[in-house]
Amino acid sequence: NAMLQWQRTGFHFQPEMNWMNDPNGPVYYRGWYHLFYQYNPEGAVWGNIAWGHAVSRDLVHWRHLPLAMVPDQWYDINGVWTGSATVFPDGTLNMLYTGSTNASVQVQCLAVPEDPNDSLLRNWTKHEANPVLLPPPGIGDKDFRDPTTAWFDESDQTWRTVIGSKDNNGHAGIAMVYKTKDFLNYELIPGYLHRVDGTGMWECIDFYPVGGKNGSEELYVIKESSDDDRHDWYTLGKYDAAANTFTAADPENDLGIGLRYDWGKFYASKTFYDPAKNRRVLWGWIGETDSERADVAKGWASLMSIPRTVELDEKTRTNLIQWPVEELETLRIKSTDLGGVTIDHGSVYPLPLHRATQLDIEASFRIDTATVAALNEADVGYNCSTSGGSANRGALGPFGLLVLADGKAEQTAVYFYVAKGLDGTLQTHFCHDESRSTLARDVVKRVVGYTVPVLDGEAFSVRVLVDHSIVESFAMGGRSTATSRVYPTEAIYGAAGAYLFNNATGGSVTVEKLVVHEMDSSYNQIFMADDL
Ligand code: DQQ
Repeated sequence: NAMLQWQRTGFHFQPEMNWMNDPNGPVYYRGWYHLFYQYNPEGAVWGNIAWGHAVSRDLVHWRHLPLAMVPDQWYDINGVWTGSATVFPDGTLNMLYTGSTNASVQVQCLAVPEDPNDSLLRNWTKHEANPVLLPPPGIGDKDFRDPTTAWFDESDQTWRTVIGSKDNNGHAGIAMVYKTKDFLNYELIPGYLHRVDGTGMWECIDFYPVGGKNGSEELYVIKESSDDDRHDWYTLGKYDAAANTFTAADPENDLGIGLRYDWGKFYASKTFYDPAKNRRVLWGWIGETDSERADVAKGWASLMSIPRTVELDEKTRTNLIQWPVEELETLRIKSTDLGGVTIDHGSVYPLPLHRATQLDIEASFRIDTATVAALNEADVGYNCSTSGGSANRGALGPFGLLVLADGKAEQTAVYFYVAKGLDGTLQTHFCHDESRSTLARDVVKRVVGYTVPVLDGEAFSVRVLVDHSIVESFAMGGRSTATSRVYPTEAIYGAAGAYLFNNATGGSVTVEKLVVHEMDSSYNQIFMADDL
């Protein structure tokens, strides 16, 4: 359907057509970044799940390769589901993935590259010993999936991998750890690495260390994708390898409670360690929020997030920092500096841009201190999702940007709202308001977001990536992120614009920094042998 093709993105990863979901086995191998992903070769809805495959030199320009694995064995005939790569000290690697069997039992399977000398890792051999791991006693046949990247435990010279499940007793999400020497024989370590009552099935667990630089103490991140609420929750804490336990540093922020990778549409994410740049990179599946009918009409569904570096926020040590990989900046083609303006309360200011469907916006704002000082009344109970979005005026917000906006009917608001607590302290909320993002009716439109830490002296800063049908924002240097899929019908092509706005009733907002970069397309390509 050509009419819907404007929704395709310019610099986000997506297959040529059909359905995509979770990122699988991301890894750097012999000069190439590999991205595998859940894929339906036959249509724009979930089903027939195989592993799609693409490679890149820079995490920005991708080449699509033939399917890496398809459901062709009794143990994965109902789907080659999510899995992870493990790289060994000698540079070789394997994949451990979940197969859904002919009886829809979830089992773990091993696959290895057919030719380790093929840096493109085009062909995969499913091990003859598959399935290598079955659901243990007490675990449901359909509640045992998504093994993590394994790590080596020096104490007993074994590899460890985590598999997510649920315990019906308490409706608890659980993380089970297995040890193995050869990836063929596994031993369940008694007890759980982690468990939280009431959180349901944990899909796509991720587990990795952060921090530990310049003498700071290392912490561990555990992330689960909650099948109940379809969000990626994480928490920071301590890992005791000998006891096989993870303990959240702040129980108030344990899984499913306080910290999410992203407050919008973002699920089933996975990180990998990038040895080429000594960083950890995160990929997330960005689903659609329009109807299945619309997806079938356009012939494709879902995107991958921009790959994001993940690290511990050393300033707070209570949250992660996510940021688009630096390579994305190579797509900036035209940069306009619009900083220094002041936006009066109750005003909207159009940005003089040539083209506004592919943007990378860097902005920071300050509220004048007199306004803050003059504010006597407390403003408690603000909540992005339920407080009326960008239309609801408070003393110190909302203010920020309107993108994919036509100045009339359609806009997506990216904004801060600062609320004064009963004790006089300020609390900052960072939100996306999708409620006016499209005139189309069969679309889920929400206001998403949450509070974000703002330390003394810091400006309110945000980086916004706009790419046709996605708005992906990183607030306060990446302490909080929000991703929205939006489907404007009018604010498309040349009719799409961007605006600054300040809908507060209080004082003015100074735009300390505003640099808008128009973004080139990354032109995902079909791989040709002579590109090698
Ligand atoms: N997607 C896969 C499962 C995983 C789920 C199936 C998460 O392995 O639990 O497509 O989106």
